[in-house]
Amino acid sequence: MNWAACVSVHLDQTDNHSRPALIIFPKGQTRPMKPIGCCFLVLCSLICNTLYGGQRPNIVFILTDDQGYGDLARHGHPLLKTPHTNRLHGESVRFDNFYVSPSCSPTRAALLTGMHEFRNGVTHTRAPREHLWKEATLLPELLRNAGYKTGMIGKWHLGWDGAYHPHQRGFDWTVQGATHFDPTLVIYDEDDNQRRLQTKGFREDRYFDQAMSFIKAAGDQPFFLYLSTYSPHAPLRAPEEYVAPFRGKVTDDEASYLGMIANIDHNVGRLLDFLEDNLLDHNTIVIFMNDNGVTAGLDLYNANMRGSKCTIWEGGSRAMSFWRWPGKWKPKQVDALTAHLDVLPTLCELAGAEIPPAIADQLEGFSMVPLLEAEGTIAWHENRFLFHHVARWPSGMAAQHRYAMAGVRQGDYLLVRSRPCDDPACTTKVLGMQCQTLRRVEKGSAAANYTRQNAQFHWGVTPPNRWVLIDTKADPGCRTDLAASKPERVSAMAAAYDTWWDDVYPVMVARGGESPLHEATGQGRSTPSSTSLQRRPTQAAPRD
Ligand SMILES: [Ca+2]
Repeated sequence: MNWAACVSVHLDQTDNHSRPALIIFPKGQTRPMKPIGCCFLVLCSLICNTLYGGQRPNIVFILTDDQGYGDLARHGHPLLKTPHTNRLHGESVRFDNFYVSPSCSPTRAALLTGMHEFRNGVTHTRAPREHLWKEATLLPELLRNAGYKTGMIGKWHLGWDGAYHPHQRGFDWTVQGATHFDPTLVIYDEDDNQRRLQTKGFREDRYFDQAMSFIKAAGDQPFFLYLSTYSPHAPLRAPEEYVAPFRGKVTDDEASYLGMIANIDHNVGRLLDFLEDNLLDHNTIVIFMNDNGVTAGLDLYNANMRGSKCTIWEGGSRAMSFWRWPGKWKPKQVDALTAHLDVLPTLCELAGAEIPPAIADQLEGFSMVPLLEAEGTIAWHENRFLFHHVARWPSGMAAQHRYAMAGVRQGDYLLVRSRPCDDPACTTKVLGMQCQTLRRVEKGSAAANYTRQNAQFHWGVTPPNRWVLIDTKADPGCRTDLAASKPERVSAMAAAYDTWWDDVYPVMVARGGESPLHEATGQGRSTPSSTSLQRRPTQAAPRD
Protein backbone atom coordinates (compact mmCIF):
# COMPACT_ATOMS: atom_id res chain seq x y z
CA MET A 1 0.00 0.00 0.00
CA ASN A 2 2.80 2.32 0.71
CA TRP A 3 2.98 3.87 -2.70
CA ALA A 4 -0.30 5.58 -1.82
CA ALA A 5 1.18 7.55 1.03
CA CYS A 6 3.96 8.60 -1.29
CA VAL A 7 1.40 9.90 -3.77
CA SER A 8 -0.39 11.99 -1.20
CA VAL A 9 2.84 13.61 -0.12
CA HIS A 10 3.83 14.66 -3.60
CA LEU A 11 0.40 15.98 -4.47
CA ASP A 12 0.27 18.08 -1.36
CA GLN A 13 3.73 19.44 -1.96
CA THR A 14 2.50 20.81 -5.26
CA ASP A 15 -0.04 22.77 -3.24
CA ASN A 16 2.82 24.31 -1.26
CA HIS A 17 1.63 22.81 1.99
CA SER A 18 4.34 23.26 4.54
CA ARG A 19 3.61 19.91 6.09
CA PRO A 20 2.86 17.06 3.70
CA ALA A 21 -0.28 15.09 4.34
CA LEU A 22 0.28 11.64 5.67
CA ILE A 23 -3.02 9.92 5.28
CA ILE A 24 -3.37 7.35 2.53
CA PHE A 25 -4.78 9.04 -0.46
CA PRO A 26 -6.58 6.53 -2.65
CA LYS A 27 -7.98 4.54 0.27
CA GLY A 28 -9.68 7.58 1.76
CA GLN A 29 -9.73 9.81 -1.29
CA THR A 30 -11.10 13.21 -0.43
CA ARG A 31 -10.82 15.12 -3.69
CA PRO A 32 -11.10 14.40 -7.38
CA MET A 33 -7.92 13.23 -9.01
CA LYS A 34 -6.80 15.44 -11.89
CA PRO A 35 -4.97 13.98 -14.90
CA ILE A 36 -1.73 15.42 -13.61
CA GLY A 37 -2.46 13.69 -10.31
CA CYS A 38 -2.92 10.38 -12.11
CA CYS A 39 0.47 10.86 -13.75
CA PHE A 40 2.01 11.59 -10.36
CA LEU A 41 0.30 8.55 -8.93
CA VAL A 42 1.70 6.24 -11.58
CA LEU A 43 5.14 7.85 -11.39
CA CYS A 44 5.30 7.77 -7.63
CA SER A 45 3.99 4.23 -7.56
CA LEU A 46 6.82 3.20 -9.84
CA ILE A 47 9.36 5.13 -7.79
CA CYS A 48 8.20 3.85 -4.45
CA ASN A 49 7.86 0.27 -5.63
CA THR A 50 11.44 0.28 -6.78
CA LEU A 51 12.69 1.62 -3.48
CA TYR A 52 14.66 -1.00 -1.71
CA GLY A 53 13.21 -3.85 -3.70
CA GLY A 54 9.64 -2.68 -3.35
CA GLN A 55 9.58 -2.87 0.44
CA ARG A 56 9.12 0.10 2.68
CA PRO A 57 9.98 -1.30 6.06
CA ASN A 58 8.65 -0.15 9.35
CA ILE A 59 11.36 1.04 11.72
CA VAL A 60 11.55 0.66 15.50
CA PHE A 61 14.57 2.47 16.88
CA ILE A 62 15.28 1.71 20.56
CA LEU A 63 17.76 4.03 22.27
CA THR A 64 18.69 3.36 25.89
CA ASP A 65 20.13 6.02 28.16
CA ASP A 66 23.48 5.53 29.89
CA GLN A 67 23.68 1.80 29.33
CA GLY A 68 27.20 0.80 28.36
CA TYR A 69 28.46 -1.36 25.52
CA GLY A 70 29.43 -3.95 28.12
CA ASP A 71 26.03 -4.03 29.84
CA LEU A 72 24.86 -7.10 27.99
CA ALA A 73 25.40 -10.82 28.65
CA ARG A 74 26.50 -11.34 25.05
CA HIS A 75 29.23 -8.77 25.60
CA GLY A 76 30.55 -10.71 28.57
CA HIS A 77 28.78 -9.09 31.50
CA PRO A 78 29.26 -11.33 34.53
CA LEU A 79 25.89 -10.59 36.19
CA LEU A 80 23.36 -9.59 33.56
CA LYS A 81 21.47 -12.32 31.68
CA THR A 82 19.57 -10.19 29.11
CA PRO A 83 18.08 -13.16 27.20
CA HIS A 84 15.88 -11.06 24.92
CA THR A 85 18.55 -8.54 23.93
CA ASN A 86 20.86 -11.51 23.44
CA ARG A 87 18.30 -12.89 21.01
CA LEU A 88 18.18 -9.57 19.19
CA HIS A 89 21.99 -9.56 19.12
CA GLY A 90 21.98 -13.03 17.58
CA GLU A 91 19.43 -12.12 14.90
CA SER A 92 21.01 -8.81 13.92
CA VAL A 93 23.71 -7.23 11.88
CA ARG A 94 25.92 -5.97 14.69
CA PHE A 95 28.11 -2.94 14.12
CA ASP A 96 30.85 -3.66 16.61
CA ASN A 97 33.00 -0.58 16.01
CA PHE A 98 30.12 1.84 16.32
CA TYR A 99 30.62 5.17 18.05
CA VAL A 100 28.36 7.77 19.56
CA SER A 101 29.12 10.99 21.43
CA PRO A 102 30.27 10.93 25.07
CA SER A 103 26.96 12.19 26.50
CA CYS A 104 23.21 12.31 25.96
CA SER A 105 22.17 15.40 23.98
CA PRO A 106 25.18 15.40 21.62
CA THR A 107 24.48 11.81 20.56
CA ARG A 108 20.81 12.53 19.96
CA ALA A 109 21.62 15.63 17.93
CA ALA A 110 24.08 13.74 15.75
CA LEU A 111 21.95 10.70 15.06
CA LEU A 112 18.84 12.72 14.25
CA THR A 113 20.66 15.09 11.86
CA GLY A 114 23.54 13.06 10.39
CA MET A 115 25.87 15.90 11.39
CA HIS A 116 28.25 16.35 14.28
CA GLU A 117 26.50 17.82 17.29
CA PHE A 118 28.69 20.94 17.16
CA ARG A 119 27.14 21.81 13.78
CA ASN A 120 23.82 21.97 15.56
CA GLY A 121 25.05 23.99 18.52
CA VAL A 122 24.72 21.09 20.96
CA THR A 123 27.70 21.23 23.32
CA HIS A 124 26.17 20.28 26.66
CA THR A 125 23.35 18.42 28.31
CA ARG A 126 22.22 21.55 30.10
CA ALA A 127 19.97 24.23 28.62
CA PRO A 128 20.27 26.10 26.40
CA ARG A 129 23.30 24.31 24.98
CA GLU A 130 21.23 21.15 24.68
CA HIS A 131 18.90 22.85 22.18
CA LEU A 132 19.19 21.47 18.68
CA TRP A 133 19.60 24.26 16.15
CA LYS A 134 16.16 25.22 14.86
CA GLU A 135 17.18 25.27 11.21
CA ALA A 136 18.30 21.66 11.24
CA THR A 137 16.24 19.10 9.33
CA LEU A 138 15.69 15.97 11.37
CA LEU A 139 15.37 12.34 10.40
CA PRO A 140 11.65 12.13 11.31
CA GLU A 141 10.92 15.09 9.03
CA LEU A 142 12.54 13.30 6.11
CA LEU A 143 10.73 10.06 6.85
CA ARG A 144 7.42 11.84 7.28
CA ASN A 145 7.88 13.49 3.92
CA ALA A 146 8.28 10.00 2.50
CA GLY A 147 4.93 8.92 3.89
CA TYR A 148 5.94 7.51 7.25
CA LYS A 149 3.95 7.88 10.42
CA THR A 150 6.45 9.12 12.98
CA GLY A 151 6.31 8.57 16.72
CA MET A 152 8.57 9.38 19.61
CA ILE A 153 8.41 8.03 23.15
CA GLY A 154 10.46 9.03 26.17
CA LYS A 155 13.66 10.99 26.53
CA TRP A 156 14.27 13.84 24.08
CA HIS A 157 16.92 16.13 25.64
CA LEU A 158 17.21 18.50 22.68
CA GLY A 159 15.09 21.30 24.10
CA TRP A 160 11.50 21.12 25.26
CA ASP A 161 10.21 24.62 24.79
CA GLY A 162 8.38 25.93 21.76
CA ALA A 163 9.93 25.06 18.44
CA TYR A 164 12.41 22.64 20.03
CA HIS A 165 9.72 20.23 21.16
CA PRO A 166 9.81 16.88 19.31
CA HIS A 167 6.26 17.44 18.10
CA GLN A 168 7.67 20.39 16.14
CA ARG A 169 10.67 18.45 14.83
CA GLY A 170 8.97 15.87 12.66
CA PHE A 171 7.21 13.58 15.09
CA ASP A 172 3.47 13.26 14.49
CA TRP A 173 2.91 11.67 17.84
CA THR A 174 4.90 12.02 21.04
CA VAL A 175 4.72 10.54 24.53
CA GLN A 176 6.54 12.01 27.51
CA GLY A 177 6.56 11.29 31.21
CA ALA A 178 9.69 10.75 33.24
CA THR A 179 8.47 9.63 36.67
CA HIS A 180 9.70 6.14 37.45
CA PHE A 181 6.47 4.73 38.89
CA ASP A 182 2.87 5.46 37.93
CA PRO A 183 3.92 8.14 35.41
CA THR A 184 1.43 10.59 33.99
CA LEU A 185 2.09 10.39 30.25
CA VAL A 186 1.57 13.48 28.12
CA ILE A 187 0.57 12.45 24.63
CA TYR A 188 0.39 14.64 21.54
CA ASP A 189 -1.28 13.10 18.53
CA GLU A 190 -1.03 13.99 14.87
CA ASP A 191 -4.13 16.16 15.09
CA ASP A 192 -2.23 18.27 17.62
CA ASN A 193 -4.40 17.15 20.51
CA GLN A 194 -2.80 16.86 23.91
CA ARG A 195 -4.01 14.48 26.56
CA ARG A 196 -2.72 13.18 29.85
CA LEU A 197 -2.82 9.52 30.67
CA GLN A 198 -2.41 8.47 34.27
CA THR A 199 -0.74 5.08 34.29
CA LYS A 200 0.19 2.46 36.85
CA GLY A 201 3.46 0.64 37.15
CA PHE A 202 6.97 1.24 35.86
CA ARG A 203 7.77 3.90 33.27
CA GLU A 204 9.54 1.74 30.69
CA ASP A 205 6.77 -0.90 30.86
CA ARG A 206 4.29 1.82 29.98
CA TYR A 207 6.55 3.16 27.23
CA PHE A 208 6.58 -0.20 25.52
CA ASP A 209 2.80 -0.42 25.95
CA GLN A 210 2.58 2.88 24.11
CA ALA A 211 4.92 1.60 21.44
CA MET A 212 2.57 -1.27 20.72
CA SER A 213 -0.41 1.07 20.65
CA PHE A 214 1.38 3.31 18.17
CA ILE A 215 2.24 0.36 15.93
CA LYS A 216 -1.34 -0.90 16.00
CA ALA A 217 -2.67 2.57 15.20
CA ALA A 218 -0.35 2.89 12.21
CA GLY A 219 -2.37 0.26 10.36
CA ASP A 220 -1.08 -0.09 6.84
CA GLN A 221 1.00 3.08 6.95
CA PRO A 222 4.75 2.54 7.34
CA PHE A 223 5.98 3.87 10.62
CA PHE A 224 9.11 5.12 12.30
CA LEU A 225 9.09 4.78 16.07
CA TYR A 226 11.87 6.41 18.10
CA LEU A 227 11.63 4.70 21.48
CA SER A 228 14.03 6.45 23.80
CA THR A 229 14.12 5.12 27.36
CA TYR A 230 15.19 6.99 30.46
CA SER A 231 16.55 3.75 31.91
CA PRO A 232 19.16 3.05 33.12
CA HIS A 233 20.02 6.74 33.66
CA ALA A 234 20.00 7.92 37.27
CA PRO A 235 17.98 8.23 39.46
CA LEU A 236 18.37 4.48 39.73
CA ARG A 237 15.05 2.77 40.41
CA ALA A 238 13.33 -0.29 39.03
CA PRO A 239 10.66 -2.75 40.15
CA GLU A 240 12.01 -4.98 42.87
CA GLU A 241 11.50 -8.15 40.84
CA TYR A 242 14.24 -6.92 38.47
CA VAL A 243 16.54 -5.59 41.18
CA ALA A 244 16.32 -8.52 43.60
CA PRO A 245 18.55 -10.93 41.63
CA PHE A 246 21.45 -8.50 42.04
CA ARG A 247 21.02 -7.57 45.70
CA GLY A 248 23.84 -8.66 47.91
CA LYS A 249 26.16 -9.12 44.95
CA VAL A 250 26.80 -5.43 44.28
CA THR A 251 25.93 -2.07 45.87
CA ASP A 252 22.28 -1.12 46.04
CA ASP A 253 22.77 1.52 43.34
CA GLU A 254 24.46 -0.96 41.07
CA ALA A 255 21.70 -3.49 41.73
CA SER A 256 19.11 -0.90 40.72
CA TYR A 257 21.10 -0.01 37.62
CA LEU A 258 21.30 -3.65 36.56
CA GLY A 259 17.63 -4.08 37.42
CA MET A 260 16.75 -1.21 35.06
CA ILE A 261 18.67 -2.95 32.28
CA ALA A 262 16.95 -6.27 33.06
CA ASN A 263 13.63 -4.46 32.76
CA ILE A 264 14.60 -3.02 29.38
CA ASP A 265 15.53 -6.52 28.30
CA HIS A 266 12.13 -7.83 29.40
CA ASN A 267 10.45 -5.15 27.31
CA VAL A 268 12.61 -5.85 24.28
CA GLY A 269 11.29 -9.39 24.48
CA ARG A 270 7.71 -8.17 24.73
CA LEU A 271 8.15 -6.02 21.65
CA LEU A 272 9.78 -8.74 19.56
CA ASP A 273 6.97 -11.12 20.50
CA PHE A 274 4.39 -8.47 19.66
CA LEU A 275 5.84 -7.94 16.20
CA GLU A 276 5.89 -11.67 15.58
CA ASP A 277 2.36 -12.22 16.88
CA ASN A 278 1.08 -9.45 14.61
CA LEU A 279 2.98 -10.73 11.56
CA LEU A 280 5.01 -7.53 11.45
CA ASP A 281 8.46 -8.89 12.21
CA HIS A 282 9.43 -9.51 8.59
CA ASN A 283 8.59 -5.99 7.52
CA THR A 284 9.92 -4.18 10.55
CA ILE A 285 13.53 -3.20 11.14
CA VAL A 286 14.39 -3.21 14.84
CA ILE A 287 17.44 -1.22 15.90
CA PHE A 288 18.90 -1.25 19.40
CA MET A 289 21.49 1.28 20.57
CA ASN A 290 22.80 2.95 23.69
CA ASP A 291 23.55 6.66 23.73
CA ASN A 292 26.97 6.97 25.46
CA GLY A 293 29.45 5.08 27.61
CA VAL A 294 28.69 3.16 30.75
CA THR A 295 27.72 4.91 33.99
CA ALA A 296 26.70 3.23 37.25
CA GLY A 297 28.00 -0.14 36.12
CA LEU A 298 31.52 1.07 35.36
CA ASP A 299 33.16 -0.58 38.37
CA LEU A 300 31.41 -3.86 37.58
CA TYR A 301 32.24 -4.46 33.94
CA ASN A 302 33.17 -2.38 30.91
CA ALA A 303 34.15 -4.95 28.28
CA ASN A 304 37.82 -4.33 29.12
CA MET A 305 37.60 -0.75 27.90
CA ARG A 306 38.97 2.38 29.50
CA GLY A 307 36.51 5.18 30.12
CA SER A 308 32.90 5.97 30.99
CA LYS A 309 30.31 8.46 29.89
CA CYS A 310 31.78 11.98 29.56
CA THR A 311 35.32 10.73 29.00
CA ILE A 312 37.11 10.76 25.68
CA TRP A 313 38.42 7.23 26.06
CA GLU A 314 37.19 4.17 24.18
CA GLY A 315 34.57 3.27 26.76
CA GLY A 316 33.06 6.74 26.60
CA SER A 317 31.63 6.47 23.13
CA ARG A 318 31.65 2.88 21.88
CA ALA A 319 28.08 1.69 21.64
CA MET A 320 25.95 -1.31 20.80
CA SER A 321 24.28 -1.06 17.42
CA PHE A 322 22.09 -4.01 16.46
CA TRP A 323 20.05 -3.91 13.24
CA ARG A 324 17.52 -6.70 12.64
CA TRP A 325 15.44 -7.29 9.53
CA PRO A 326 14.39 -10.96 9.46
CA GLY A 327 14.53 -12.57 6.05
CA LYS A 328 16.44 -9.63 4.62
CA TRP A 329 19.74 -9.31 6.45
CA LYS A 330 21.80 -12.21 7.66
CA PRO A 331 23.05 -11.89 11.23
CA LYS A 332 26.73 -11.05 11.40
CA GLN A 333 29.31 -8.79 12.97
CA VAL A 334 30.56 -5.76 11.04
CA ASP A 335 33.92 -4.29 12.05
CA ALA A 336 33.93 -1.20 9.82
CA LEU A 337 34.17 2.12 11.65
CA THR A 338 30.57 3.34 11.91
CA ALA A 339 28.73 5.94 13.96
CA HIS A 340 25.50 7.60 14.97
CA LEU A 341 26.12 9.99 12.05
CA ASP A 342 25.34 7.09 9.71
CA VAL A 343 21.86 6.40 11.06
CA LEU A 344 20.07 9.15 9.11
CA PRO A 345 21.45 8.36 5.65
CA THR A 346 20.95 4.63 6.27
CA LEU A 347 17.34 4.88 7.32
CA CYS A 348 16.50 7.36 4.58
CA GLU A 349 17.85 4.95 1.97
CA LEU A 350 15.94 2.04 3.48
CA ALA A 351 12.73 4.06 3.62
CA GLY A 352 13.13 5.62 0.20
CA ALA A 353 13.14 9.05 1.79
CA GLU A 354 14.61 11.81 -0.31
CA ILE A 355 17.38 13.86 1.27
CA PRO A 356 17.31 17.31 -0.36
CA PRO A 357 20.68 18.20 -1.92
CA ALA A 358 21.22 21.13 0.42
CA ILE A 359 20.98 18.75 3.37
CA ALA A 360 22.83 15.89 1.71
CA ASP A 361 25.79 18.18 1.11
CA GLN A 362 26.11 18.78 4.85
CA LEU A 363 25.79 15.19 6.02
CA GLU A 364 28.84 13.74 7.71
CA GLY A 365 27.54 10.18 7.87
CA PHE A 366 27.28 7.49 5.22
CA SER A 367 24.60 4.95 4.41
CA MET A 368 25.42 1.61 6.01
CA VAL A 369 23.11 -0.26 3.61
CA PRO A 370 26.05 -1.84 1.73
CA LEU A 371 27.34 -3.19 5.04
CA LEU A 372 23.90 -4.47 6.01
CA GLU A 373 23.45 -6.30 2.73
CA ALA A 374 26.96 -7.61 2.08
CA GLU A 375 27.52 -11.34 2.41
CA GLY A 376 31.05 -10.85 3.68
CA THR A 377 33.50 -8.13 4.55
CA ILE A 378 33.57 -5.21 2.12
CA ALA A 379 35.54 -2.02 1.82
CA TRP A 380 33.51 0.90 3.10
CA HIS A 381 34.83 4.45 3.70
CA GLU A 382 38.00 3.03 5.19
CA ASN A 383 39.76 6.39 5.49
CA ARG A 384 36.97 8.26 7.19
CA PHE A 385 37.67 10.32 10.29
CA LEU A 386 35.36 10.56 13.28
CA PHE A 387 35.79 13.48 15.65
CA HIS A 388 34.95 13.41 19.34
CA HIS A 389 34.87 16.12 21.93
CA VAL A 390 33.40 15.87 25.41
CA ALA A 391 32.58 19.64 25.29
CA ARG A 392 30.76 20.79 28.48
CA TRP A 393 33.15 23.73 28.82
CA PRO A 394 32.02 26.90 30.63
CA SER A 395 30.13 29.07 28.15
CA GLY A 396 32.43 31.45 26.32
CA MET A 397 35.48 29.25 26.83
CA ALA A 398 35.32 26.88 23.87
CA ALA A 399 38.56 28.14 22.37
CA GLN A 400 40.49 27.27 25.52
CA HIS A 401 39.10 23.74 25.31
CA ARG A 402 40.21 23.00 21.78
CA TYR A 403 42.43 20.16 23.03
CA ALA A 404 40.66 19.37 26.29
CA MET A 405 39.05 15.92 26.10
CA ALA A 406 39.26 15.64 22.34
CA GLY A 407 39.74 12.71 19.99
CA VAL A 408 39.83 11.63 16.39
CA ARG A 409 39.38 8.14 14.97
CA GLN A 410 40.48 6.52 11.77
CA GLY A 411 40.23 2.79 11.25
CA ASP A 412 41.17 1.10 14.50
CA TYR A 413 43.15 4.10 15.75
CA LEU A 414 42.12 6.65 18.32
CA LEU A 415 44.15 9.82 18.67
CA VAL A 416 43.28 11.28 22.01
CA ARG A 417 43.91 14.05 24.50
CA SER A 418 42.33 13.56 27.90
CA ARG A 419 43.30 16.74 29.71
CA PRO A 420 41.83 19.67 31.59
CA CYS A 421 42.18 23.03 29.89
CA ASP A 422 44.99 25.37 30.95
CA ASP A 423 42.79 28.34 31.84
CA PRO A 424 42.69 28.94 35.64
CA ALA A 425 39.37 30.71 35.19
CA CYS A 426 37.78 27.40 34.25
CA THR A 427 36.42 26.44 37.65
CA THR A 428 33.24 24.97 39.07
CA LYS A 429 32.05 28.54 39.77
CA VAL A 430 31.54 28.94 36.04
CA LEU A 431 30.34 25.34 35.65
CA GLY A 432 33.69 23.97 34.56
CA MET A 433 33.13 20.67 36.32
CA GLN A 434 34.73 18.56 33.62
CA CYS A 435 38.17 20.15 33.89
CA GLN A 436 37.96 20.16 37.67
CA THR A 437 37.37 16.42 37.64
CA LEU A 438 40.44 15.87 35.49
CA ARG A 439 42.55 18.14 37.69
CA ARG A 440 41.58 16.08 40.73
CA VAL A 441 42.45 12.90 38.87
CA GLU A 442 45.77 14.38 37.78
CA LYS A 443 46.55 15.06 41.43
CA GLY A 444 45.88 11.43 42.27
CA SER A 445 42.19 11.09 43.08
CA ALA A 446 40.97 7.50 42.95
CA ALA A 447 37.31 8.48 42.68
CA ALA A 448 35.44 10.38 40.00
CA ASN A 449 32.03 10.19 38.39
CA TYR A 450 30.84 6.58 38.07
CA THR A 451 33.87 5.06 39.79
CA ARG A 452 34.79 4.71 43.44
CA GLN A 453 38.42 3.70 43.00
CA ASN A 454 39.36 3.42 39.33
CA ALA A 455 39.52 7.06 38.28
CA GLN A 456 43.19 6.86 37.46
CA PHE A 457 42.37 4.33 34.81
CA HIS A 458 38.95 5.37 33.49
CA TRP A 459 39.53 9.15 33.67
CA GLY A 460 43.23 8.89 32.92
CA VAL A 461 44.97 12.19 32.10
CA THR A 462 47.30 12.25 29.11
CA PRO A 463 50.63 14.18 28.99
CA PRO A 464 50.44 17.91 28.24
CA ASN A 465 50.81 19.41 24.78
CA ARG A 466 50.66 16.27 22.72
CA TRP A 467 48.39 13.56 21.44
CA VAL A 468 48.33 9.91 22.48
CA LEU A 469 47.72 7.23 19.83
CA ILE A 470 45.84 4.04 20.65
CA ASP A 471 45.10 0.94 18.57
CA THR A 472 41.66 0.29 20.02
CA LYS A 473 41.20 -3.13 18.45
CA ALA A 474 44.39 -4.49 19.97
CA ASP A 475 44.18 -2.35 23.08
CA PRO A 476 40.62 -1.43 24.17
CA GLY A 477 42.02 -0.61 27.59
CA CYS A 478 44.01 2.21 25.94
CA ARG A 479 47.14 1.36 27.91
CA THR A 480 49.81 1.57 25.21
CA ASP A 481 50.68 4.88 23.58
CA LEU A 482 51.87 4.29 20.02
CA ALA A 483 52.52 7.96 19.21
CA ALA A 484 56.32 7.72 19.28
CA SER A 485 56.37 4.75 16.92
CA LYS A 486 53.86 6.13 14.41
CA PRO A 487 54.66 9.84 14.03
CA GLU A 488 53.29 10.10 10.49
CA ARG A 489 49.91 8.73 11.55
CA VAL A 490 49.84 11.08 14.52
CA SER A 491 50.62 14.05 12.27
CA ALA A 492 47.94 13.14 9.75
CA MET A 493 45.24 12.57 12.34
CA ALA A 494 46.21 15.66 14.32
CA ALA A 495 46.05 17.75 11.15
CA ALA A 496 42.62 16.35 10.40
CA TYR A 497 41.49 17.32 13.87
CA ASP A 498 42.79 20.88 13.52
CA THR A 499 41.11 21.28 10.15
CA TRP A 500 37.87 20.00 11.62
CA TRP A 501 38.01 22.27 14.66
CA ASP A 502 38.81 25.35 12.60
CA ASP A 503 35.89 24.56 10.32
CA VAL A 504 33.32 23.66 12.95
CA TYR A 505 34.19 26.24 15.61
CA PRO A 506 32.50 29.31 14.06
CA VAL A 507 29.48 27.20 13.08
CA MET A 508 29.18 25.85 16.60
CA VAL A 509 29.34 29.35 18.10
CA ALA A 510 26.83 30.76 15.62
CA ARG A 511 24.35 27.99 16.34
CA GLY A 512 24.31 28.34 20.11
CA GLY A 513 27.19 26.21 21.35
CA GLU A 514 28.54 29.01 23.53
CA SER A 515 25.22 30.32 24.87
CA PRO A 516 25.25 31.12 28.60
CA LEU A 517 24.23 28.11 30.62
CA HIS A 518 21.22 28.35 32.84
CA GLU A 519 22.03 27.91 36.48
CA ALA A 520 21.18 24.55 37.95
CA THR A 521 17.62 25.52 38.72
CA GLY A 522 15.96 22.77 36.79
CA GLN A 523 16.07 24.62 33.49
CA GLY A 524 18.75 22.26 32.36
CA ARG A 525 16.44 19.37 32.97
CA SER A 526 16.27 16.52 30.57
CA THR A 527 12.59 16.02 31.28
CA PRO A 528 9.66 18.18 30.29
CA SER A 529 7.86 20.36 32.78
CA SER A 530 4.16 21.01 32.50
CA THR A 531 4.89 24.64 31.68
CA SER A 532 7.19 23.78 28.81
CA LEU A 533 4.46 21.67 27.30
CA GLN A 534 1.85 24.30 27.85
CA ARG A 535 4.01 26.89 26.13
CA ARG A 536 4.34 24.75 23.07
CA PRO A 537 2.62 26.60 20.23
CA THR A 538 -0.22 24.87 18.45
CA GLN A 539 1.19 25.88 15.09
CA ALA A 540 4.65 25.24 13.83
CA ALA A 541 6.87 28.00 15.12
CA PRO A 542 8.62 30.14 12.52
CA ARG A 543 12.25 29.33 11.98
CA ASP A 544 14.49 32.06 13.20
CA1 LIG B 1 22.89 9.24 28.18
